[in-house]
Amino acid sequence: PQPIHLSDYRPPAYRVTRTELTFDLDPAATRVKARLHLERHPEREPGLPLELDGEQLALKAIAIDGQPLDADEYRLTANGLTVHRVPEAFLLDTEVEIAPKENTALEGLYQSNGMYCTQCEAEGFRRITFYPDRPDVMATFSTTLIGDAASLPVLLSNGNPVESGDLPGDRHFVTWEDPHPKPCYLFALVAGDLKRVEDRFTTMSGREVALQIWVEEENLGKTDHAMASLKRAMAWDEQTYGREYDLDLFMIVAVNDFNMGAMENKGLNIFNSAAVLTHPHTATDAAFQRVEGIVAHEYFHNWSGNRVTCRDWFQLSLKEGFTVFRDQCFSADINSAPVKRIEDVSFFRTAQFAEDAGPTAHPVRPDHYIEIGNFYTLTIYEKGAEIVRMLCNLVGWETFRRGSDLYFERFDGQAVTIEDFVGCMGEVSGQDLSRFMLWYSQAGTPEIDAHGEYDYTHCEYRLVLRQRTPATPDQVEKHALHIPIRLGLVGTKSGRDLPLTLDGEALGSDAVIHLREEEQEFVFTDVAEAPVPSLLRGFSAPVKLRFPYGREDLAFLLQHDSDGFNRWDAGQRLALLALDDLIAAHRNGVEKVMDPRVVEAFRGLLASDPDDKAVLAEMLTLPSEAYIAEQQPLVDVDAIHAARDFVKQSLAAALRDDFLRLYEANRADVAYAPEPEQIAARSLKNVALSYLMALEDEQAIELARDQFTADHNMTDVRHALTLLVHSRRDDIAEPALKAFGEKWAHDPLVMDQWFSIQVTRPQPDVLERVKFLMAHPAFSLKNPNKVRALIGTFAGQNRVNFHRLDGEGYRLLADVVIELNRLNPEIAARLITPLTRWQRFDETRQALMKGELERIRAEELSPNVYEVVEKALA
Ligand code: HT7
Ligand code: ZN
Repeated sequence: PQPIHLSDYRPPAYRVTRTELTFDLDPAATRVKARLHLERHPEREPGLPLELDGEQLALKAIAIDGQPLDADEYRLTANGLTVHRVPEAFLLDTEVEIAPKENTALEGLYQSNGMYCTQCEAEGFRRITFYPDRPDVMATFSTTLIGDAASLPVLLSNGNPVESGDLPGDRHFVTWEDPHPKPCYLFALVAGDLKRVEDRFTTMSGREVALQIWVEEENLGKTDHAMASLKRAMAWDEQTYGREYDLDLFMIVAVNDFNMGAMENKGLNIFNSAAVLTHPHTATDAAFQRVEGIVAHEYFHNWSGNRVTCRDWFQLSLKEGFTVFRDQCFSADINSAPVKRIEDVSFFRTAQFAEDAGPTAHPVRPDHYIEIGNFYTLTIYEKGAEIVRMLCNLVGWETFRRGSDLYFERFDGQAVTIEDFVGCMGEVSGQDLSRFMLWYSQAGTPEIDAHGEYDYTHCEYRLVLRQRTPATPDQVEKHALHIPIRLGLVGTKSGRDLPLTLDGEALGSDAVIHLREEEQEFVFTDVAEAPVPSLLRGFSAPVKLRFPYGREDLAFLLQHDSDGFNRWDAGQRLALLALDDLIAAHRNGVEKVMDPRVVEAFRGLLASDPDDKAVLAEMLTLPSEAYIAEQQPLVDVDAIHAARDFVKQSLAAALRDDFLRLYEANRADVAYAPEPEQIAARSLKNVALSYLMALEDEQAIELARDQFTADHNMTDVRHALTLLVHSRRDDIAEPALKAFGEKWAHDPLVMDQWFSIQVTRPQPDVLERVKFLMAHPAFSLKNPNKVRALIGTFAGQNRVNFHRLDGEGYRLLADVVIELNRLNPEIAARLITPLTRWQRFDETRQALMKGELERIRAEELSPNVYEVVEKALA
């Protein structure tokens, strides 16, 4: 496969102004008739051939302006159709046959539990009909669906239903009309035996919108939270961005087989059932919050993505980065804002930093790709969102909002670029953002080395910052970025933020300084007492910042920093220093000794009266093994696991009574609601239980067992079951696991959790269990949720067992990738990620991981897997 380059972009030779589709649905032989209204693009020369994308389509008929074409008038290849000569403006009619039931890749038209659905982003539409499958071709669509009336009573597509009726042979039809021009990646259809839950929303201009969530009958009781979230998101987008919904109908459909979380098809969002269905007894608090965020994200795309879309797929972050930023702000507004930021940054620093440091590192706007499906990455989504956040902070919210208004107004109905978005921000703010654009083109995580000195004589604090971005595979040379650093100076005597004066300008006590050069010195004057700097507050830029903090400094910030995020981060840094020592001790076979400063810091936290329990729960949570690994030059999974376990046990032993008190104090027996205060109390209670269970004494086991059997809600049940299954008490864990599996055998989403709980067990027999569970009747390689729950969770989260020294973990993953390469290349390519990180491990493991990558490479590969494996082995 050949790479596609951004620099080769040209407008299409012909554009489609209107698309009329008719689907005659059949599992093995669906007929798709397409009538395309085409005209030459004004910017392209006359006489060019018409090139249409098309894959796995059996062409049955083709005509231009009603005249069937002879075989020598067009050429068919595995990737498309070329018509050699066409008029300036014309109608193209094609008819193709496709087989949805054979479609295991879940791109294009496929079947899930007997129901038909589509996934067209990024390039699935070309598996439905011949079409210029690119986002800068925007047309109005009319779609007629014909299906068996008994088995497919519901026939849905984009826009509004305009006609329906019965047809001979017990079939029926519905015609849908979508008045908003859209690229074909936003096309969708759904057909099946579905039931709906309905609600209404009145928009800010007083229009009534019908809201429908379509599910299989047994899931009718699991849509309340998604519907409430949708209404909240619609109101939030009106209040915050002035954006109103633009059709009379907004539909969400839940499907079981789906490659990602959800898809923002115009007026007809299709959701992975895991991203929409919730019930207190089947979904955890985290799942409730995830659903809320994803429902909002897809809804927000109606403007940031659908009304204004991407010119080409290199601009993917234009819609994804902006929409993630919007959904992050939405979730922060309705839940605990500091906790949302802590969760997002924790995840970002663990997973996106690792991506940026690995062989698949790429800029937020890549300049080439082989398979766009491989670029739905943390870099495009999350780093893209961090860039938008920096922009917002640089120009200020009011100006950012004016820039966003200008963007939506100016580019409504168009397919545009990242320059267009940033250009609007530059225009409204008057700032020159040309240098800022480097964030989009330069891959890799900038590293900042900072040091500071207090001059007692002149009452000055001198802060020196030096930035460097390490080379990434395709980009050796890096340039200095514009990095906004929010900071404060916390007085060591007063414990307060000191007033900041820089170059004679009073900046208040919390300010942003701008690092633009490789090295810059900032001299703060009139600093009345020696400070400890609190740097990169709120994670004001997606960088790694090193400062030679002593442990006392960190304990001080943990207590006094006015920025909640940095208070949490100080605790993380303090724990990391202690963990570093313990990792070294483990490797050297030396006795491990717990740092008393960490114990005292935790004691202080436990004695505090928190204004935000959710923040306290985060502060009491140790850095994850994955994040600890990120900090190590060479990852020693066993030492990291042992060190972290030791810290947990030491804290539990030293502070057992405090944890017990915390557990009891947050045990309120109220009716479950996914509300912030309740969620916070449950988090705190469950963090306490985790520490208590680190001791595995009778009392802790009893508490976990009681919590499990009380069966109050899935958050508590799952947490207790996980602790039991991860303990050495198989006598209690196994019956609990069995009871849980039997009780929920009918519910695929709970069975996903049942799989994940087992495969994260630290015990060495877990790999055999993974293999055993792959043969379980509830498991299927064809269902992405199952693959993620069992294989993805094992390889991504069970670090000690996946990295077994006999290489069996790697072998298992490679076997699955090889099989999935045939069935579902998109999922196969994603699953390889842990193997691509081989450089981070010791020589033995490196050799084993590379060996498995080579074994995969020897297969006949899909472009998706090929691209990832080639990069990993380059
Ligand atoms: N925009 C959607 C992306 C998506 C997707 C991409 C590739 C393959 C399958 C997919 N399903 C959904 C989802 C979003 O970001 O909102
Ligand atoms: Zn998105």
